[in-house]
Amino acid sequence: MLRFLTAGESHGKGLVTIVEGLPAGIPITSDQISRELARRRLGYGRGPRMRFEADEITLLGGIRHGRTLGSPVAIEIANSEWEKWKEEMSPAAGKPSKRLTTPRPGHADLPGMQKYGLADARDVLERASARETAARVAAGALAKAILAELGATVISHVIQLGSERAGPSVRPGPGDIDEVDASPVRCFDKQAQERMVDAIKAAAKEGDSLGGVAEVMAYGIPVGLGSHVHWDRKLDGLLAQALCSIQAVKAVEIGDGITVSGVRGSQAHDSIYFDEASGTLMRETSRAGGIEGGISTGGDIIVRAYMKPLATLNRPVIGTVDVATGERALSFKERTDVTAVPAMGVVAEAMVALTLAGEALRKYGGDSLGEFIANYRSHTAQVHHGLAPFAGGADAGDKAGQAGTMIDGPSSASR
Ligand code: EPS
Repeated sequence: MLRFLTAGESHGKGLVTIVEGLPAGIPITSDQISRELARRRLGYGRGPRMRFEADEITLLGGIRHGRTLGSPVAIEIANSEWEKWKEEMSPAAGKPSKRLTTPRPGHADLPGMQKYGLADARDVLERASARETAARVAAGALAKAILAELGATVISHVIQLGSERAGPSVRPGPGDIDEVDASPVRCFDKQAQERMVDAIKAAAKEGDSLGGVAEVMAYGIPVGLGSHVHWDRKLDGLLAQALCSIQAVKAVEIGDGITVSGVRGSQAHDSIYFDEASGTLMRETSRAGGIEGGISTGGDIIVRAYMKPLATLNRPVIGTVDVATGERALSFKERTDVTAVPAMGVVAEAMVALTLAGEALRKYGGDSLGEFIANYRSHTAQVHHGLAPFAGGADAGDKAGQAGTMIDGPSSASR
């Protein structure tokens, strides 16, 4: 079982993540993890902190000479502003310089204070902050490294920012990620990208914030991750939980789930056909997002995460109550981003990769990479073997199995 924990506050000394359940022998370097962390700092509309936050990492355990050891991997990410915050955030006994008592509507401030019996909103917001997602992205880099061993890639792009949308047929393929990251808003549609930047500028001018939608694709995911047999093993359910756990994400769509809810059944599903060239069963479309009955079909996994506009505004105008006096007030002002949708896409990739790698490890098992891959090949061979009558006899199925041929989904350049 793959699991990970994160700890640390936004302005504390640093963040830490422990990833447990990785087989031994997965190639990984600190550069790979740092590259993912740098991608999360991208995006027009981030606050000043993203310009100086370096996400400096220390690998504390679980990796030796560029490979996992099978032991828990621990990664520390330092916060560059710690010097400035070390009194306010000190773990030593003491008091804050001032208490934040006008909770921001839409943030975790008030329910967190009420739940934990805290009188200072900072005691809640420091952990609720999306700074924590840096630790998730570090863990996600390890998950991506496992998936890469299966020939699978997870990428994302922004398809909506505020009310500006990318064209419906513009979807990057596995080789397009650098082009997506080169966009100021991580949008693959050049025309939409300009409108998105303008929308961010307009919101920034008024001290406001914007939400949006990031789409995540996982290419090359084999048949058979997740299961139909229990509610808590369904792959779509697991992905929805993983994505909804990202700060400010309020909705998740699997494939064309929202659109198909309004059309007839005859137009809502993906026809199955036998592809002679690859010798596999494929789907003509990707409406189901590569998941049927809670099980991956071998097609492209497509999911979307919907982010609300950030609850912290540079010009607070939403009414609240000062919990120290009971008087009406405006929420406190805290340094913030105008939008974090481009970064959320990178975090969503990490959460999707962690979910898929976790399910791949559950399916194939193995304490070493070699064992994991052998089990994966064996299952792939079985799936091919079942197709042997179509592929020209049992021998053809066996050959495909021996070669460990991957079952790819329909290629995904367009929606
Ligand atoms: C955040 C507020 C801002 C963001 C932060 C999330 O932090 P600060 O108040 O220190 O400027 O920069 O995001 C990150 C630090 C990050 O690494 O993503 C918030 O309130 O959630």
